[in-house]
Amino acid sequence: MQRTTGWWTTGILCLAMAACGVLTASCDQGGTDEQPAGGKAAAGKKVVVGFSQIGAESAWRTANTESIKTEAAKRGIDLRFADAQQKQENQIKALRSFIAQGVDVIAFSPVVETGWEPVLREIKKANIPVVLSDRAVDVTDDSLYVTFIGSDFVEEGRRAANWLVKASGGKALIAELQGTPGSAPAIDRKKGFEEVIAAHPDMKIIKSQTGDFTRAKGKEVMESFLKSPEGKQITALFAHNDDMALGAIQAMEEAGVKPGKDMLIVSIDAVRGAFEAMVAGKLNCTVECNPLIGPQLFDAVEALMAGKSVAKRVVINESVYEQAQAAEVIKTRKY
Ligand code: GYE
Repeated sequence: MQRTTGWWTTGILCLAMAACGVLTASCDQGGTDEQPAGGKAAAGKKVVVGFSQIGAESAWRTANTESIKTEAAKRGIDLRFADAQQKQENQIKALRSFIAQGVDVIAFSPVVETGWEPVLREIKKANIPVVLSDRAVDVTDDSLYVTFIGSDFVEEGRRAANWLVKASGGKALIAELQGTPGSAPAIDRKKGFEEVIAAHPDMKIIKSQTGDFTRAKGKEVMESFLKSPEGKQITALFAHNDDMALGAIQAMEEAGVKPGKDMLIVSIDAVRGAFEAMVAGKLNCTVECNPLIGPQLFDAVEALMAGKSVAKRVVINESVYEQAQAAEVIKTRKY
């Protein structure tokens, strides 16, 4: 899908043309308050990008941050990076500070889906294009951002469930460790997973709680699941990310439950730690979610600065990995 047209497109075009020193009369004609100031990234000057990252809650996030910083450095982009420590209010503050700094492009990975409209409108008023990285926002007006680059989280949830259907023969009492409440990956992965198991009457989620995408919380919540009256009935674990699964594995071992044997475990991300756990026979499957999106992010930024249109949605291609492949794949794993 292509971006919608209108002042926003014109604004970006003008911005880019100004950057090349070719701001034309036609661009100037609409020169009301709604038009970009132009000249922000004048020829020879570095492109300035403000990036608000969620935090450092998981191995996925660390790899994502690394990818963004490395790619910016490689392309000579002036990256203003802010870590929000998993708080939306910190992200909103960072976005406002990017407006004040007059950056050329704002990119961010929204911790939750809702509550962004006011700040996005402020950014639009300042004529700064917005690139959503990794997670989506829930807004009624989709002209508030230019493009969303990230995975199909619903499909990841479906893939995890499809694997479990196959591995369990369609019979499982499942514990679920959810990601951050209100975040796109937690909402969508749950949705995709439930959609698939709904067709299997002998598959049921009997425990479900958030572990906030962290290893420590995953461990803590799994401990409470195991101690609960239903604890002994659980036959499978679906964790919305690998870090929580790795924490849960520790909790199982401490409780005398054999992870990957007494309980089937499927999680999402496919980070190195998940491959190590698969090699050790403790995790059964991981669904890939690729964090190395720096190159695609800055491709979009550079296209915008050159006045080119960018796709409204860029989906990342991903795979599913089982125990049998782990020893081979781990050799080439980059994160
Ligand atoms: O799966 C999880 C991280 O938004 C896709 O966030 C990302 C998720 C990822 O904390 O590990």
